[in-house]
Amino acid sequence: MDIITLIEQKNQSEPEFLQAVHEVAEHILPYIEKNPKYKKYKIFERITEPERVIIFRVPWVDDAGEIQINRGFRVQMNSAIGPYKGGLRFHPSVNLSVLKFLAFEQTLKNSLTGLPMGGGKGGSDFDPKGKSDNEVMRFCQSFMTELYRHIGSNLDVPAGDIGVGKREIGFMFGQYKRIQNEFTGILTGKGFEWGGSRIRPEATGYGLIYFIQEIFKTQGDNLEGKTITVSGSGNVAQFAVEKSIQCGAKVVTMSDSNGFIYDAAGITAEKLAFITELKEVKRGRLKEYIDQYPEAQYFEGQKPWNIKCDIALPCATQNELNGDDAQKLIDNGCKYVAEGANMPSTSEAVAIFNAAKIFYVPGKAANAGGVAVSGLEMTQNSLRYAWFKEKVDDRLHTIIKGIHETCVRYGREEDGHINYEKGANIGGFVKVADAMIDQGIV
Ligand code: NDP
Ligand code: 2IT
Repeated sequence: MDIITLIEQKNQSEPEFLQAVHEVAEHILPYIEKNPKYKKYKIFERITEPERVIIFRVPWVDDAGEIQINRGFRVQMNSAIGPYKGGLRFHPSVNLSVLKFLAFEQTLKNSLTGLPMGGGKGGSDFDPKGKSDNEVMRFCQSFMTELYRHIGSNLDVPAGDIGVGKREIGFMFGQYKRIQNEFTGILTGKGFEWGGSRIRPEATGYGLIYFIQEIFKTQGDNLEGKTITVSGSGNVAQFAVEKSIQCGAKVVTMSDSNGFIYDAAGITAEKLAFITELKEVKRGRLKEYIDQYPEAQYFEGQKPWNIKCDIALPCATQNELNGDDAQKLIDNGCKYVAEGANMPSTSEAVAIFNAAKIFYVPGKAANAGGVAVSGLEMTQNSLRYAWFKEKVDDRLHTIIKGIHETCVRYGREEDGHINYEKGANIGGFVKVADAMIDQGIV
């Protein structure tokens, strides 16, 4: 039986995981054919099987005194090049398929950064929306009361993702410290006052724009005056918009799970500050933007991909941009799509981007800035030191340049077109695969 059929049979009820595997296999399997050592050591069969999956009960008591039960997960995918590393997602859609796809992507992404980090991902089907701070704290404490025994600064270092930001990281860190009686770097994305790195909150969004700048350099162009559509309004989206504005681009959309705003005049730094306050402090909905800025429009239940732009940055969630959306973007003249989110484009959308030979950068390359600065946070924690923001930002820049170079090296096609997806898949794979061969059959 061929590898893909075998993986499909083994993971029949995991569509997102299979989608991620298919997209990687498209480039890796031909590469393996040309490099038979990877076939002999069954590297593809092994990297698609998690080293370990932990599933656990998370009971907690809500403000009304009622007992609630959620499900917690940690997928420890691959530790060939370093401790497991990857975020925690709290969202009702979380299940094993979603976390396995994220952990699989994370393994290749972390390898691309050049830092010594393996791949992992975890989370829960807990929905932080509408919960009080006390409820979120009780949930986080219960979650960590089980997770603590499976993580460690040399074993597995989680971070944030959808629904997990500084507040949740703080509650989980506090509980870990209390149980283990130890102050150590077991999570990244911590507050600056207690071991967090400067630039970590900004890193994913900034890194996304730094990557676009690297592409523009190859074209002798820059971001000045370009129109950008962004989806999402969370951590990644906010800092992608901030950096875009700093670079002189015009961002015209942002979204949440209810709809999107279109501000034809452009979202300014002041308007972005309103959104950040709305999302992070008031925990409100994006449609409130038009109460403040009535010249903008709000489209309930819609996505921003029919708005004309030069660059599209999907920064919300997986499969938020389908084939029709991809076609609309291309018809409207969009030339660059860089994924702030993980796997936001469906397989059909990716095929359309590649056929049109636009610059399409998959999440594992475009959004790697976040985990890269997480890696730098681990380094600073090991040193018991904190670098200034200029130093972290400079290293982030260097890492993104390196990822771009890797994509170009492995992604150049015969006609000279750079297939960033191919470059990222092969570039991420090689280091992990070689490390696995060195370490024997484990
Ligand atoms: P946040 O929780 O801060 O924000 C998520 C945003 O996406 C919100 O605007 C949210 O809207 C929207 N969203 C979430 N789920 C859905 C959905 N099912 N449909 C439509 N919109 C949705 O998360 P982040 O910004 O941290 O993460 C966004 C993406 O970036 C994810 O794919 C994540 O895996 C990826 N990523 C994050 C990194 C990080 O450092 N944080 C690093 C690399 C990638 P609403 O408020 O309505 O739910
Ligand atoms: O998808 C991702 O790369 C993240 N959510 C960040 C992971 C991390 O460990 O910082």
